[in-house]
Amino acid sequence: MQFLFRLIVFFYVWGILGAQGQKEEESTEEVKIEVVHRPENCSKTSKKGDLLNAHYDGYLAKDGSKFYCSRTQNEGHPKWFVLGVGQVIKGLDIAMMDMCPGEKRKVIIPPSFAYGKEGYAEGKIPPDATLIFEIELYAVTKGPRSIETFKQIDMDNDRQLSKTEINNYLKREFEKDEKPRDQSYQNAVLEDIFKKNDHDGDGFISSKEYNVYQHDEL
Ligand SMILES: [Ca+2]
Ligand SMILES: [Ca+2]
Repeated sequence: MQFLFRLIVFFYVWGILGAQGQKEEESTEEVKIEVVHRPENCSKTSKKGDLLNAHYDGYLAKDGSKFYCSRTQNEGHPKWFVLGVGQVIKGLDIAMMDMCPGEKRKVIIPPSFAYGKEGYAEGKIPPDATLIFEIELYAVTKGPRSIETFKQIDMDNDRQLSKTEINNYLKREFEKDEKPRDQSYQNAVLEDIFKKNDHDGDGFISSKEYNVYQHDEL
């Protein structure tokens, strides 16, 4: 089951590149982090580009009301996301760095690192709201765009990914999954990957085009 999640996240991440580049807001405010529980054995900690699995509850600081609970969503499964790339609000990207599996944190996030002046009506977050999150981290794994994955795909080792290489990689990944996919589905995924990632249109995904997290040297 974990593999399926990773595959979903992998494609999701291939797809979101266009959505990146959030505006940086000037601010003197800070994200406050309180470590509630740190496991004794903490050899591996989270860093930008890692794939995290966590539960978190969100509260409004002004009255303590709960506006979000990951336990009541997605049939109670912990949430998977890539750290440090804007898949969650900026404050959480900051607050979840250097965390180890099993660690619990309580963090206070000022509005400039959350939903700002606009708020977020759908989640019942008013303008200029300071948020409190209680986070429990379950797993830290290598992100879908790790250097290891790049090397795995780049069969001829020329530091760029051709359509054939990615096609072969997709084929191998799909074979690991239980559900068979037909060739037209795979072709559509391949086309989509190139459309969104081959920025200079030369028919290859270079290490630079691939390594959007810049957390590893390729
Ligand atoms: Ca290659
Ligand atoms: Ca290219």
